[in-house]
Amino acid sequence: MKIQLINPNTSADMTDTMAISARASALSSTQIIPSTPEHGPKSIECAFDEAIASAALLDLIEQGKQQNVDAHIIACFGDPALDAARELADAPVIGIAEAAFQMASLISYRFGVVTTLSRTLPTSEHLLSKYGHQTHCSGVRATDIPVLALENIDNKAYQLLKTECLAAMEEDGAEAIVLGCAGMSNLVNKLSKELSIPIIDGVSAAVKLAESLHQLGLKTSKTGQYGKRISKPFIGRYAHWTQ
Ligand code: 5HY
Repeated sequence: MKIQLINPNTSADMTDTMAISARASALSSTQIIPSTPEHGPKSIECAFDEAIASAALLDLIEQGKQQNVDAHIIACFGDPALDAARELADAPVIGIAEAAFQMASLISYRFGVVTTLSRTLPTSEHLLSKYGHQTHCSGVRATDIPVLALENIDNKAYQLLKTECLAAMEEDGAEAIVLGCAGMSNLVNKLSKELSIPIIDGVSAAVKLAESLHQLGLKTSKTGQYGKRISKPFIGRYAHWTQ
């Protein structure tokens, strides 16, 4: 199968990192097609970044559709434009936050989330509540590591991340940890070994969910909420969306 792996920020280095993680967890028959927008913020860390990134992200979903991909992954922990992407796509569209929460809830009664900036805590909390995982989350913790600092994470930042994971376990009672950024996907193995607790990376979780849905022949329902978008004229730079 073909999985389009979309990094909605414009950091090509981050796309490369997540593509390595995705390929490591994918079946050998799965083709991972990494995709980075040409326009938009270098990292997504607030609602403004997310809103600007969303338009380019939807263009990439359309591109993936033209390439007949079997699933699209939105690899940013805020799951930006996930509902809109599902309206556009026929294949499944999986957000890495939702994928990670789903996986974590299958192997732990309470899981913690450890993310980047404190600024993004409400985003994770909102998603937990939207997806119905709030009661299974022991808490969301921030490291205050900027997303782009993860590209070449130094020891000081890594220790910060590890400290918050330990606090999630010891103070909050987390039985598993969800890493709250696509740029953390390459840290899963090291953290798992050092903390002896399940560590869930949303990129790998999304790949395995995409493969399962594909093997079961399940696609996005086109009835109701994720039905095709409403036809109308679009003007200016969005004229290509007219139908
Ligand atoms: C992400 N931002 O996964 C989110 C994480 C965050 O550019 N890729 C980004 O910190 O909110």
